[in-house]
Amino acid sequence: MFEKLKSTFKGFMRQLTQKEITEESLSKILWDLELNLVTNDVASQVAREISLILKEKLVGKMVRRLTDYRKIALDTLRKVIINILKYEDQTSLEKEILQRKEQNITNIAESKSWYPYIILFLGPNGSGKTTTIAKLAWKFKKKGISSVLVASDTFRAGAIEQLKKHAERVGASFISRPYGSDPASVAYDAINHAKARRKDLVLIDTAGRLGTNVDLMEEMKKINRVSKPDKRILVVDALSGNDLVVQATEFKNAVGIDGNILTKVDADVKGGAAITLAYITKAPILYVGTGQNYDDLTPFDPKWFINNILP
Ligand SMILES: Nc1nc2c(ncn2[C@@H]2O[C@H](COP(=O)(O)OP(=O)(O)OP(=O)(O)O)[C@@H](O)[C@H]2O)c(=O)[nH]1
Ligand SMILES: [Mg+2]
Repeated sequence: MFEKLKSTFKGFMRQLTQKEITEESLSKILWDLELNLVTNDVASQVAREISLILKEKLVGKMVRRLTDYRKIALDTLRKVIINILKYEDQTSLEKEILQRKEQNITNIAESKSWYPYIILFLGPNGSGKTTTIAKLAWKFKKKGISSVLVASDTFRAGAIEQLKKHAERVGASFISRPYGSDPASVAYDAINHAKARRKDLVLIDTAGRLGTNVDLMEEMKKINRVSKPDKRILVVDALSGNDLVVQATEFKNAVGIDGNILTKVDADVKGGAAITLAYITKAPILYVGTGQNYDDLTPFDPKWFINNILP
């Protein structure tokens, strides 16, 4: 995982410590760093920002010893990357869901309504939305939280059966309508079902789409309006390379994003996708997908990530 980003930073630190640094040689070193970051999926605007901040910190400082350079560079990198990755407490989703359940139990005791926690999943084709929903239902089931899996992908052949199978395997409820049904009304029905049956969590699966498909983006806005989710989670594939910036921007602008899940990091040797995703969406990465099994979903810890990529 992330080997290339790791070796990029390692190489950068080596260059810094082996040379007599002048302003000119520093520019060259930072330019190399910027290029290597971009090659490893860090969006160009982020790579630029990192390089500019490093330059500002290193130039003009009367740094006499190379070890000071090294320390300043590492501290700066750590700070810049943490700032990009950390928007809020990364464990807030789980807390909110557990708190909602507590609140609902109180509500019922006081003859008030039950309000399930609703999550809408969005993302491009094949990014891992459906699998991630099953993983989350499984994770929360183990914590005593019941889920309803909602087949609001009424578009792709096989999508409904795929989600149904997952629901059976992870022991979750399942709501669907025939193919071609309005995805927003499937979501609406599922939420009513969850209210009536006192289910804790409603996980709405949607068809993969791209921003260029105006009709499908309008449909997504409608699902969002009708379901009024507590969280809109963008699911993207760590291997999507340059497409990531465009995809994340389009979903953010059209619907809004409250959190991200980055999948397939088990197969990601580059590592820059997490930085790019958080930078573009300005929303936290909540989990990363680390494989195809139900247990392969790990809470994302910015400190763990940084310790993994910095020397
Ligand atoms: N290695 C690996 N594979 C994953 C991960 N998450 C999902 N996959 C695989 O990616 C493929 C696509 O996953 P789906 O969950 O069907 O993706 P989707 O976003 O629902 O796809 P559409 O509904 O067609 O848009 C499947 O083969 C999954 O097993 C992950 O974290 N790691
Ligand atoms: Mg799917």
